[in-house]
Amino acid sequence: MKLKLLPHSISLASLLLLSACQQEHATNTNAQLPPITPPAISIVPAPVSAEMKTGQFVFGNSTQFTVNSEKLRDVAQLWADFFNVASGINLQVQSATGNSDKTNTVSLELVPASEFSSSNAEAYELTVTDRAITVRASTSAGIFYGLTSLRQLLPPQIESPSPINSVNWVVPAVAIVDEPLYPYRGMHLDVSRHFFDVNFIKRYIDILALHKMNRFHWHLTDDQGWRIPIDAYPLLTEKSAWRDKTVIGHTYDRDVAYNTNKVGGYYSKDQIRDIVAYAAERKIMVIPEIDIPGHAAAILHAYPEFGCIEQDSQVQSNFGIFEQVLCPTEPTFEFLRAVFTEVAELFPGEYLHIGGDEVKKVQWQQSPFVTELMQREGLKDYHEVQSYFIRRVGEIVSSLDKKMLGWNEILDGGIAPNATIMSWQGIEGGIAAAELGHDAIMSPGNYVYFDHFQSRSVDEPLAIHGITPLSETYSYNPMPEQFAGTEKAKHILGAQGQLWTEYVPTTAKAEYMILPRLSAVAEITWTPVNKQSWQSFSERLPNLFARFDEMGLNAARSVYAITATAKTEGSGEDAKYRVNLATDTAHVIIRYTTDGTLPNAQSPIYSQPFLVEGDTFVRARSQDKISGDFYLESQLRTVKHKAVGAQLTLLSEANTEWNKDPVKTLSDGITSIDQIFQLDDWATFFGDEVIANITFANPQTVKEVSIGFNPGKHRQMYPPTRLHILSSSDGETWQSLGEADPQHLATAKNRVSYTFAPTTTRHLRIEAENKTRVLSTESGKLKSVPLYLDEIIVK
Ligand code: TNX
Repeated sequence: MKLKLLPHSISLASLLLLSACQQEHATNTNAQLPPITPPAISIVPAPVSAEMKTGQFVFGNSTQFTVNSEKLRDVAQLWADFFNVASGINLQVQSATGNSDKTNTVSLELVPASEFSSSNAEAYELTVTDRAITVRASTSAGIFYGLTSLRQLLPPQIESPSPINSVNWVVPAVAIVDEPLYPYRGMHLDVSRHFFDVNFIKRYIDILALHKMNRFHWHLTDDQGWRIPIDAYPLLTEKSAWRDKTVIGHTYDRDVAYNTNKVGGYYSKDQIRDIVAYAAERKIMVIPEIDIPGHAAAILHAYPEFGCIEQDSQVQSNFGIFEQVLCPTEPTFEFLRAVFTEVAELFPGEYLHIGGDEVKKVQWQQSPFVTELMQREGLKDYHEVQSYFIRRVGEIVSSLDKKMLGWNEILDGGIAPNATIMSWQGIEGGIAAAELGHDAIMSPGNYVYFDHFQSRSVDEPLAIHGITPLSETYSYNPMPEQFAGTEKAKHILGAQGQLWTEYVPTTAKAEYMILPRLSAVAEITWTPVNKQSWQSFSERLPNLFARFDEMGLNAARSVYAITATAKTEGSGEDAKYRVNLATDTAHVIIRYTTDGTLPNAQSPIYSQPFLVEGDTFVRARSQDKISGDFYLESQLRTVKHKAVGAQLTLLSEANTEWNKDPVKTLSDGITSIDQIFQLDDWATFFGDEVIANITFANPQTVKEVSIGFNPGKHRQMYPPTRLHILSSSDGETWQSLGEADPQHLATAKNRVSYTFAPTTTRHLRIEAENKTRVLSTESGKLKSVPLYLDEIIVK
């Protein structure tokens, strides 16, 4: 559905009137909503400076389009072609003559670097008056970015793929002076876990270009498929570009299921050249990644001889980290030389990305060859074997006149000379690299991994794990604090967003996951830090959404989702819950219900925290103040029970790295909803048994205990294998009240329970055993799984 920016079509007052329906807790239905004023100019990333002037430039059939240098003809033609589609206006690119009449003219002017206002090669100036538009820069890249700003000053309908007659193609008068903060403004795409065709890759590049991003990191190989033809090793694509089946849902689901569609594909060398050229026209360098020596299952399926042990390696149908690894033998390095030589021929950019991430060392440990290599080369441990491997690959890359780029693990055991680091496990790898005088690109998972959920809405589609809302991506500053203003700062080249595609099988989902988080990466890598502002960015979002809609892109509206939290007040069955509903932007109002129905235009408007009792189901949706559209839904459930806020003592160690307050999770009267966003929503135990003691302030008559364990979605959430309940009058000697039926445990979904004869007691003990063992799809061996627990309900 298209978001139409029609501020007058539905009046705000009428929306508010509709809400006059009175529910008891409907707090302030006449809420004074902060007015929203759409910003006069809405460019993302925000320019360094933009000064509004009076007047506007009107495009028409007589508009002139000139270049002062033949070097600008391509970039001008590209823009004229783009502009023509929706506007129907055919701009003719002409050479500027000294005496051209500047009336209704767009002129592109290449200026000698020495005479230009900025020494940044990507800088530009854009001046719009009612008579003329002038774009000046010292490079064609600068001109391209100036034209991209001009594109964003036009009405969003300019992005339409078909002619639009109802719009005036006007641009407000403005003077913009602009240049990027960082030279590396990147986006990554994994085409191994799921394959995306040439059309989509071009669309992806279009999205980058709209945001003035200049690096496309193309993750071409992984365990689940090899996507680039290598003439010297044809089996890489012949055998390993497809897999026979793919896991359905999450790879860590409790009952793993597969679809048996053949999934895969690869790009021909001509297609790759076409894409590289397409990107270059848009000032984007394509960086290919060939991921070695781990993530090598597809390579070893085609050429098992490059492994350390004999094995029948398949193109993986699951996701995760596998044991297949290339062996550091001379034939392997010859193979890699051949591969990287062919790759280097296709990609004119300065970098080759060699992966280097998540290398399991098991197969090296099993290899007599590696033992001998370690002795010969004096390698102390397997990190040093990895470092040796990467150094050898680094020599190959250097001999091809390229720079080696690798994930931060290539720091382990010693960094290879000249390597540039991509810091994904936090920012430490980037800091360490810069300290050593190496360049780094910041891509920390917490901020810029777009395979994470974007909100806590129940409407979010499956994601790998974790929540990275737009506001969090926007809050990221790629420059580590200690480097700001120092010599080391120049080693931080910029930042990059990643789209890993384990759970991204379609282009629509890919668009959903990157948009608009990609827009935030564009802004934090382009706009000066003191000009970055979440409020300003969020006010520019509607215009950006309108553009995405015109382009037919499926951008997520998760930024409008609600975060629902509650504070428990009091204890036991009388406990009350103060519910707080929040959004990250002022663009929406929040409507909610407490009777289980989906909030609609008649539901109360939230204005401040409100109290509910136990056994309440709160549902909330945000509503667009301008369009009236409803966005994603968030939920919160409270439970009336006797142990809310009772003293709960854990006798088994919980993982407090993921969940800081497991006791609260188990006893706050608030249950996790039927979807897992991140592991810290649960109290997590790694051991074989969990024991919890509950002490009531006064003796209670109890007859049922239940534990939440599993929302049935993903992440190997198994019920306890045994549930034993005991009582005590002194908290020291315990009497068994009995245990749950094993059949019930084996088949239970979400909760396991045990009911017993009513017993009056001050103390309860819950013993939950965790002896589940599952076959690891990664190692093929049995492994234990953590017990993830939620609320212990006592009735
Ligand atoms: C880790 S990030 C990986 C990828 C996965 C990703 C999922 C990195 C260098 N390796 O293989 O797809 O996590 O988030």
